[in-house]
Amino acid sequence: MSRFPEGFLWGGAVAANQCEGAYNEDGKGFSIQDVMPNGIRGPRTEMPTEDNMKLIGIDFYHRYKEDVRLFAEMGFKVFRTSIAWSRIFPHGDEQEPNEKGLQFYDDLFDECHKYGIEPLVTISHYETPLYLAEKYNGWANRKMIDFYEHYVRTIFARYKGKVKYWLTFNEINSVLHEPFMSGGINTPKEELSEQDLYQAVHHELVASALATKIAHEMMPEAKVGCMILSMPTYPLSPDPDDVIEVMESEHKNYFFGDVHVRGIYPGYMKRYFREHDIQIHFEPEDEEILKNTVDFVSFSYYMSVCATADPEKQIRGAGNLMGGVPNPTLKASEWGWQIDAKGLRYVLNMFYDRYQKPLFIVENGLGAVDVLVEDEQGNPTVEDGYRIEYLNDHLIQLSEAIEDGVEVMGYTTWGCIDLVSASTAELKKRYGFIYVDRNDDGTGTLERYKKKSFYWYKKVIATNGESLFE
Ligand code: BGP
Repeated sequence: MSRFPEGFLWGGAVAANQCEGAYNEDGKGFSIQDVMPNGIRGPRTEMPTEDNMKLIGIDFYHRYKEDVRLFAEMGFKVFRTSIAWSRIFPHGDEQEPNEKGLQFYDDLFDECHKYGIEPLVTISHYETPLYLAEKYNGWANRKMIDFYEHYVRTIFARYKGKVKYWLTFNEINSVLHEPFMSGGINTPKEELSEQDLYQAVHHELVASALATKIAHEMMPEAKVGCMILSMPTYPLSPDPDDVIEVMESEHKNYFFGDVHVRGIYPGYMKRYFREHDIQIHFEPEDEEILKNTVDFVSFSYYMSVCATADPEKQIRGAGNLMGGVPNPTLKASEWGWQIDAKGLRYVLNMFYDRYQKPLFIVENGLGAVDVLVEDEQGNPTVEDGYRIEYLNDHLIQLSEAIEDGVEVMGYTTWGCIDLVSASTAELKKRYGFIYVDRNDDGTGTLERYKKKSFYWYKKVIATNGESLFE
């Protein structure tokens, strides 16, 4: 008997803004990413500039057929991508959608179905239309709920029957850390109070619940999930103060899952708001809307961190948008993200103990510098044993969690084809099974080459995970 359930959804994940390119084609408006040539590491620009790798991305917009064929060759059962909101509504507040934008995703989803690949679609993945950021201040403004509602009604009506799995917001908890990238909030981070941020969070939570309600009404077969940036936190020492520190820091992330799954604000958060003089403004209908809870919980997992109450030890290590105190027992990737395969088993158990909802790992992977070499036949390839080892270790821990009784729907590796990094806007931080010939100086043919991990993953899927244990 296989360790992974029958019908387990193996696949890979990307986001529109990190791979499509074609930033101004076929009526697309600018998204916030089009003015972020440095990711979150440096200043944004007034207008899109040529040094912004995302304007061309990996040209997925024009090459998706070749890419989906390669995903099919690996045996993908699911492909996670996002819809670029600014392709559908270039400014975000229009009434009429852009037909060419809608058509692109129709074609993409048809292409997936041609090979029996189920699309898993993120409705908003760090690509708020720039106009909504500049004119309305993004999710800081309650009006965003109306624009988002109109957008989701439009895409649900259009892709009903083609898309069964939906995610409302990518890494919804990241808005507290990266308000512009995650929430399209134009006000500089330093000028935002916690009051502003948690009010924006409230708007997103209401919008997410509303989208879930509408999806269930319009598409009875649809399954809607929330998507959380998971970063399990361990106490740096056994000191009870460190353990309480961990609990409080975890609460700030669990808050998002708790509202999505339970439909109410948890007591610990109400206490936090009280003690920090934060008053969340609820419209009369909000409480009812929040009761539209999700069908499953999805999350990204790259790393874990530590926390401590000791003011002398508050070192902040590198990490996926939030980071924490480095764990002295773990090694790190080239970008300083600490590698912790067992943390995946741990976080799966934590989520399942808490929610008893099916879980979906929708991002996991290793960003690394790859070197193109020639294989025995003289074809370009990458000997990415380090990536295979990372993924293999994580998948074994995933199987342990399944053994623990955790219900897992599927697993999509992040950046199944090389793409532009969200945090650093680099292409040299590669995650893919497929190498894309494009470099940060803008050179490269955009040709695709299969890495060693391509064949490894193909076998994993073909054996429903059994080859992991060879
Ligand atoms: C997550 C985002 C992705 C993705 C990934 C890897 O935070 O949801 O969009 O990019 O992290 O991060 P990076 O691209 O910064 O390496």
